[in-house]
Amino acid sequence: MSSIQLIISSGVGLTALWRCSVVNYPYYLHFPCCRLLLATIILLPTFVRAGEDPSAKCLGLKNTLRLENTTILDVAYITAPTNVSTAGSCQSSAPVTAAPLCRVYFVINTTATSAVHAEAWLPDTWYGRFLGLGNRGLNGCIDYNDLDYGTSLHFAAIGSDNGHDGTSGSGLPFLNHPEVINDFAFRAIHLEAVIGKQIVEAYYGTPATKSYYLGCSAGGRQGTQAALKFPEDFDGIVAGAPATDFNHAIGWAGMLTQYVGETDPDSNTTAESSPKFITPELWSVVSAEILRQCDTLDGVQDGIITEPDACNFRPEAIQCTANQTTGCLTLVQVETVKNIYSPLFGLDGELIYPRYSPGAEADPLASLIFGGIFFRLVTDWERYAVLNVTEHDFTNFSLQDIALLKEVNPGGIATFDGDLSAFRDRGGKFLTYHGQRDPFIPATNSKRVYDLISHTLSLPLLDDFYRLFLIPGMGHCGSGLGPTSFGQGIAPGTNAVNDSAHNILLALVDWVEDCVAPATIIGSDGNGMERTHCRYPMRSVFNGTVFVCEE
Ligand SMILES: *[C@@H]1O[C@H](CO)[C@@H](O)[C@H](O)[C@H]1NC(C)=O
Ligand SMILES: *[C@@H]1O[C@H](CO)[C@@H](O)[C@H](O)[C@H]1NC(C)=O
Ligand SMILES: *[C@@H]1O[C@H](CO)[C@@H](O)[C@H](O)[C@H]1NC(C)=O
Ligand SMILES: *[C@@H]1O[C@H](CO)[C@@H](O)[C@H](O)[C@H]1NC(C)=O
Ligand SMILES: *[C@@H]1O[C@H](CO)[C@@H](O)[C@H](O)[C@H]1NC(C)=O
Ligand SMILES: *[C@@H]1O[C@H](CO)[C@@H](O)[C@H](O)[C@H]1NC(C)=O
Ligand SMILES: *[C@@H]1O[C@H](CO)[C@@H](O)[C@H](O)[C@H]1NC(C)=O
Ligand SMILES: *[C@@H]1O[C@H](CO)[C@@H](O)[C@H](O)[C@H]1NC(C)=O
Ligand SMILES: [Ca+2]
Repeated sequence: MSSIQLIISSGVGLTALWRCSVVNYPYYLHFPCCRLLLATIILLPTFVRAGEDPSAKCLGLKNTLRLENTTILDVAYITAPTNVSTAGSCQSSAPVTAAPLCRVYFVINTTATSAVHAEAWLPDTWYGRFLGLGNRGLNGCIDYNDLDYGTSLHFAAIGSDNGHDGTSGSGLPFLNHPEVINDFAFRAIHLEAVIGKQIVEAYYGTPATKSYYLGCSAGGRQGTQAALKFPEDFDGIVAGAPATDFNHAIGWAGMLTQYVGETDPDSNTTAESSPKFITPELWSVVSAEILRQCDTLDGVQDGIITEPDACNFRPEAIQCTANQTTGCLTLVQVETVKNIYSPLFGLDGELIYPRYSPGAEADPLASLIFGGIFFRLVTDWERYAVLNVTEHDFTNFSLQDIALLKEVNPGGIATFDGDLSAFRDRGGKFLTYHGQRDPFIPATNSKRVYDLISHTLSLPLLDDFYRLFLIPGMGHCGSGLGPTSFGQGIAPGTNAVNDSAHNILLALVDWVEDCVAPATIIGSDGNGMERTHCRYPMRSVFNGTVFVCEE
């Protein structure tokens, strides 16, 4: 690293110090996020020490690493960008763009009846940062795309299979294996941090200066759980579209399927025969009507409903009449649609889950819930983790099922707790984002979590340690309509720009290390279009030219 860059870095540090003490005062006294100039200097790129052969050092790990309950299964030094074969059954190959790097595959025995398989990718050009990665759905898949993404930004990255292998029928390993559920619910990510940091230190000869986490969906929940349960594990967390209030999210998805007339995933009858069912053609009619009623609420007719919570969609507008009997909703179907776009209340009248986001039904993945087959995630979780059976008839899935899901709460997976004080008090920074067109988890649930934390900590705004960005048009974790890529991971969108204004992971780094919190995050669509995304509770408002954020 040249001395010129050192001076530039120090300058950034000075700016950060100034911002920290001026802008964030008076919280500065309580929650100093600046690590002063020291951090900036330490975070210059670190290489495997001069004079050492990184290849030999890497391969040596197979015999030299001694970690609690851990067996090193394979070690490889990758010299050039390439595609490598992968462990586990989820994907057959993975790109490696940040080569040269050292790849370590290992297994941690978490108990006598459970184990977590994981990989650490350790790039030669390392910026001193550790990155833990999350998972999706109920799966047991090492996220190789995110390993590649993290290392391409020069993190030492680690991803695990979350305690079991595979995507299809991914709930089955839970059956009568409470420790596998514990790995899934909280332990795998904790051990990623504990064991991963030890591997990093052993390889580079120095501990990581800062530790980060990146995940979406189930991975967003895992990141939230980490902040609640193991606040020391990560200095900064990016938790996208988190599946928080997990049992209720599962139960609500079951109810949505029930609304459209599904009886049972394994029965021979299909929902299509139910009078409640809405065909894909009819969904197009519903979507078009939702846009007709709500697209321009934000001032721009672009197919994007900036704030679905402001859309009071009335399906009666497309109810069949004596004159129109096709391409319209029957009375029963109007009820179906009204149920879907209404919040779900429980047996005692308590809110179970927010309503489906109007507009999200147009996402291709919405058919997993409305397509006529019970969402596998729902049935797998209830059968294998809650009821402990292989067979169950879901015909009369109801609020009673949801009450049971909540009561059993396998592995303490609920993740619906507003007390993030321990994470805040140790200086942790939390960034979360949610697509306003998410077909699985409504962004409204992330607002609800924000409000829960706000109430619990008696803080009107959480800006000092927790920021939620709402992404109009975005689906689940990525894609959707408009500029929805902002460095949230390679899989959802590859067009993230390498700077912290456009990249939520790099924005987190700035916040943790330089005390510069992201006021906005700019999304890109890969074709030159951008949009400034706002943090809750600010609103995204069209000013006649562009969308800006307003109180
Ligand atoms: C992990 O468990 C396996 C299977 O029970 C066992 O063979 C292995 O020795 C254990 N490894 C460690 C490091 O405890
Ligand atoms: C990896 O595989 C992808 C897909 O087959 C291909 O497009 C890419 O060029 C490969 N990369 C390298 C470095 O071989
Ligand atoms: C190692 O395994 C033992 C017994 O299962 C457990 O108590 C301990 O916490 C484990 N350590 C780690 C780092 O996982
Ligand atoms: C971003 O790109 C610049 C070169 O344009 C590079 O020096 C820097 O290391 C990159 N940042 C990251 C985090 O990869
Ligand atoms: C239905 O059609 C009849 C005959 O064409 C017409 O008189 C009536 O106004 C129509 N009703 C509506 C609600 O469009
Ligand atoms: C299923 O097993 C778990 C323990 O793994 C237990 O807590 C739960 O109550 C069981 N479910 C039922 C319906 O008995
Ligand atoms: C579902 O409810 C109906 C009506 O109450 C009842 O006839 C049927 O037996 C129930 N099915 C199951 C599997 O519980
Ligand atoms: C809208 O906001 C942009 C960006 O802040 C600004 O450049 C522009 O002047 C504003 N337009 C109006 C009409 O206020
Ligand atoms: Ca619009």
